[in-house]
Amino acid sequence: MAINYSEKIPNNVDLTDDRTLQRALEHWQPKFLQWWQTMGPSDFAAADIYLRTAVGVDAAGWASYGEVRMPDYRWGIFLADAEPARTIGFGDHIGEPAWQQVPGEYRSPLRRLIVTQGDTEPASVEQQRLLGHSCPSLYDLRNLFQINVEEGRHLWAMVYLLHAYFGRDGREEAEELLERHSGDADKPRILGTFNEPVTDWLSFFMFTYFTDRDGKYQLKSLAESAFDPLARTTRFMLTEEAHHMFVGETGLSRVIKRALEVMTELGTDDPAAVRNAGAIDLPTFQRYLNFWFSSSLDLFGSEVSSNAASSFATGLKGRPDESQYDDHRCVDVAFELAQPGPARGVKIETIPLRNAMNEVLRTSYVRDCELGLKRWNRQFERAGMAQRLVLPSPRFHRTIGVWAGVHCDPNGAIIDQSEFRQREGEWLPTEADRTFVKSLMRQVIAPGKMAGWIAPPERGINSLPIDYEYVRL
Ligand code: BYC
Repeated sequence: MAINYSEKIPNNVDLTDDRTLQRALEHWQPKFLQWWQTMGPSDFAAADIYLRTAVGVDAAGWASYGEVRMPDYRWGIFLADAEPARTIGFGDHIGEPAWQQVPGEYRSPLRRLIVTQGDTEPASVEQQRLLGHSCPSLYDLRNLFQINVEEGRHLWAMVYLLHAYFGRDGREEAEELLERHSGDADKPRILGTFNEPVTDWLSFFMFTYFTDRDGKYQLKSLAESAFDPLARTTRFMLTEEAHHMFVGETGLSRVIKRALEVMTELGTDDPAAVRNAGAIDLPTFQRYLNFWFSSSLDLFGSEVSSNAASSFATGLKGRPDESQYDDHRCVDVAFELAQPGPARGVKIETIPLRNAMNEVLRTSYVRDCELGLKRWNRQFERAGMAQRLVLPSPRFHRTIGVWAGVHCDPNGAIIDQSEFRQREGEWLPTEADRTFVKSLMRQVIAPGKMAGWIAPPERGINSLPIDYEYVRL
């Protein structure tokens, strides 16, 4: 179904046919706009931004670009087309028709999943709200705002489900999504990473590479859900998510490119010399990478999880691309899990596969993260440099799961707390790193110009030149 933009809330779910739901959402809408004004991008409400807006939910639906002011962006409710006669693809209800309504017995865990997903969307907008003031170019500023408005729409996607399928509880949860705030001491966001500050663009690119990629894996597993409206809305969200990860991957690649140019010009890889020349040295880059990767690993939850087991068994949440597996029930299947053992060793424990679903997702995620590192390391190879970036061990710097609180080095070896404290500054961003990175963050807004710490992108947006005025201030 085409998206109807003539309505107050653009949608492809026939909102006009359900007056009660329409009224409830129209009641939430001003609260969302109020939140956007106070917690969304600071100070750019009057700028015309070259944004992409979905006009349909198929691939061609993304062809619409135009200048929009962010407060006028048409946030709406878009579900991917229904798959006729869709059946449940995994768990105990495999083969039964997918649910169009929420089964009473699964109401509470399903609501919890939708709320947790929904909470991350406004959280990320809050985390990024000040970045516009230090953008490295108009091209980057536009990408930031494109991501922000889409995260706003992802919030709408979850709020629609809460309003349409969870009655009064759902409406209350939708209000609370606007009341918790990233980093708020009293009412923080639900998941750890979404309370971490993202106040510089190196963190922003790491976040969009590593944390948005958790989004990809979580959305893919919700796209398999037996609850069809959730599956359909997350399928459409995934098309938006791809651009966010593109921004992260290319942003980081441009930071590396610039560092390599500086190293070649100076004929040295001395971090102090690279910093003096105004680029980001590779050890600092690696420390930021270690931080955001390890924090994003926590987003998959505990290695051993009864929540994950029951989400799979009941059909609420599958594995990404469930069709790639042969066994969709996973009953009486064992999973070997490495855990901290005695005398700084590792012990292997056998647990039911259903309880290890978070770890299954995390493992696929790590493999996906590695692809970016391979591409970035090719940049070093081509430049004739010996340095390489590495992903730290998934045991490193964890705060959730079996490795939480266990001190490990980036290779995954268990070490003393005192050794960890002593060497932490080699592995994770230090105050001095953050101060240095912040010192580079000066706003560049002349069309086509780039800050000195980042190379230009390879191409502009939608075949426009790089020096196009993507944001008219
Ligand atoms: N921080 O059995 P456990 C995205 C909690 S990103 C704090 O270990 P479970 C995006 C957990 O909530 C994708 N708390 O884990 C990216 C539970 O608390 P309750 C977001 C944590 O339940 C960029 C307790 O620990 N989507 O879209 O199997 C920009 C025990 O839970 C953390 C989703 O996450 C943590 N890191 O799995 C914008 C999908 N980890 O309930 C957007 C929906 C766990 O006992 N959520 N806990 O109070 C889920 O599928 C699951 O809730 C989780 C956790 C995978 C997050």
